[in-house]
Amino acid sequence: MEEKIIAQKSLVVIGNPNVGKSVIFNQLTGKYVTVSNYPGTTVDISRGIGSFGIAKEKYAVMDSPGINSLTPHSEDEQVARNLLLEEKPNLVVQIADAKNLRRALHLTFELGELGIPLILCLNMWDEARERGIRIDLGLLEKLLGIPVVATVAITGEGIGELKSRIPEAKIPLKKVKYSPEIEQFLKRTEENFLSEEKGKRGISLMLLAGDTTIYSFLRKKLKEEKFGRLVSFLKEEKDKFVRSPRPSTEERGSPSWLIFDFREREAIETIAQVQEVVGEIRPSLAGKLGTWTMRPFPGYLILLGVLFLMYEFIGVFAAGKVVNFLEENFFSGLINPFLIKIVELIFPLRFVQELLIGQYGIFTMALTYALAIVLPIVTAFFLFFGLLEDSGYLPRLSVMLDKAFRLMGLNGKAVLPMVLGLGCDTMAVLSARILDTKKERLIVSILLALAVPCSAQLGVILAMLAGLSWKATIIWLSVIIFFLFTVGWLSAKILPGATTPFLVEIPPIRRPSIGNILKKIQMRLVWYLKEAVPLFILGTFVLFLMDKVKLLSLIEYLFSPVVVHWVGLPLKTTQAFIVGFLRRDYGAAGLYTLAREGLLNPQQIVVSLVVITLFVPCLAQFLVTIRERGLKTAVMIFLFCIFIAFFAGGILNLILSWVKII
Ligand SMILES: Nc1nc2c(ncn2[C@@H]2O[C@H](COP(=O)(O)OP(=O)(O)OP(=O)(O)O)[C@@H](O)[C@H]2O)c(=O)[nH]1
Ligand SMILES: [Mg+2]
Repeated sequence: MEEKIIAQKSLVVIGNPNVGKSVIFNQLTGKYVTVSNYPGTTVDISRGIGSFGIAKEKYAVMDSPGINSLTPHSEDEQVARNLLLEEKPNLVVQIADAKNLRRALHLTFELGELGIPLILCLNMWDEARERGIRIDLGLLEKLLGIPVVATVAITGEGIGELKSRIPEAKIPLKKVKYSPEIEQFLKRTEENFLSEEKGKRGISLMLLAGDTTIYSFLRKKLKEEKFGRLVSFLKEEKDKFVRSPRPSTEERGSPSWLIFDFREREAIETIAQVQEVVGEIRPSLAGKLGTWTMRPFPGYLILLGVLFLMYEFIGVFAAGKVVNFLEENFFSGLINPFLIKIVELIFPLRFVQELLIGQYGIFTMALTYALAIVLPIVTAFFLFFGLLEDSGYLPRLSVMLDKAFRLMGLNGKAVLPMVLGLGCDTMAVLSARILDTKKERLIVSILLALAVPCSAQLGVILAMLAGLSWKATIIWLSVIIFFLFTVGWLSAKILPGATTPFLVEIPPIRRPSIGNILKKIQMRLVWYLKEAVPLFILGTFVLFLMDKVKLLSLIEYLFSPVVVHWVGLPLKTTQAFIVGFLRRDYGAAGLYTLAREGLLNPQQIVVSLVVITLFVPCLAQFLVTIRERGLKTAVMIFLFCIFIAFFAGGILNLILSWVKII
């Protein structure tokens, strides 16, 4: 909002998924928003400010999630479309992948139909050049009637020209001509219902395509009576178009298919005039590697290799060696004794001393956990994850795991939010927006809360498992995967709603940019410190108070039938579960210290790790789940996780006590 007051004008960066919108947003505003090599990185609006043109006029600039059409199929697409309708920007900068002009032109036509001034930016010009794609920019500019510039966002090539030409944005001259039947419908809708609306042709087309997500916008715009008439008019008109006995929007001959077909023809005709492909294209090494990662052989081997590297780098190196070094030499050996001395000197009051340096002390517990144990682990994870994100491996993983995900009523597209959950479950709940149906989004939200440990928690868990045997790791992993699939499979059976076919854009394998990865690590670490440290302090403080008023031992006593008798863990682990409500990693770090103090035997370690993994989502994830899925669903998920966690822990405890394999 603040930007709006400063800047008179506004522009939105719009385009297909993964074409470089966020890199360009960063270039236009000097801000940093996340850039990764997979479609669906951006799922919300980001705002910044930039000055463009000779006059250096100030604009509020908005980055948006990728869209394939203004008739949205998923929630993130809806976010972008609604931004156009509701914020009415002065102009749009459409970012296109120069390698796929056809797909971009569909969107250009749609934006034109909404009557929005436009400038078209053909990005990834370097990759188009390499593939021998030549586009006559001048001619395209003339045919469309809007400025067209070519850019390579990652090197900055062409960005200067884009900035200087932004004020020249125009409503495209090129209009798609539809069949007389459709044109007739448009005319009647525009004249009877939308005469005062901006972009009425575009809105009418959305209505004809059967887009009901636009109703809430129209309801606000039209009087109730008029809106009611519009809905019944649409019903009558659509019956005229759909002649099939089983009407479906995707069917041939349906209005949305017809509209698509007319745009497609126009796009192909335009491309035939402006584009040629020269020379023969030899498959590059990156191209071959990209294909290998998607074939069962050697795809699964590559996947195993990636997992092994992750285990070695995060579990053994970061969580084992680095944490040990920091904990023993730095915190226990140097910083904590120093702090203890200082506190004892400055604060003679025993209460304050205990609060800061006692068993549940802010320095000795909260900060040691957050900085000595979790921080090195998440840093390593963010580095590893950044490399995966930017190489383009993640969408390929979606292809590999598509079949397995189908068992859970999901498709390969859901691999992305689930894998992102290994980074941060809270962010991953947001990225469930890229999924097409409510049912899929709900299943993913349940599974993220239940069975996907976040980077911080995973790191601590890996560290503890690495200290045991490989058998322990396999048992833990098998139990988690078993529950992931069983719960997923049951949810798919029980929950109502539809699932969708798998369509995902596979970007080329790209060499990760170190600069981008460092920026992402920095941004994520700042975010971690801002979010985690206060919660670690809060959690410690709660434990401290509960201990003081003897509530802690009461709770431990009350839960002992479950924790001690059923799951077979020492009483003290209850504390780890209590702080686990605030943050997943805090809970795990609690177990980590108990294990290091020798209070847990190997069987108890494995059982407690299963429980803490399946245990509740952290506070932040819970809050985001409320926002995205509603309070009732979030609470149900929460209770469900507690139940499953202790259920699984108890059963595993019984089995392990019986077979005694660890
Ligand atoms: N070779 C090349 N790569 C680019 C160019 N522009 C962006 N990229 C890469 O393309 C990938 C996607 O960039 P983003 O800016 O995240 O794309 P986006 O359009 O915001 O993607 P979503 O938010 O997922 O829709 C990243 O790996 C970028 O480094 C370019 O001009 N040339
Ligand atoms: Mg983006």
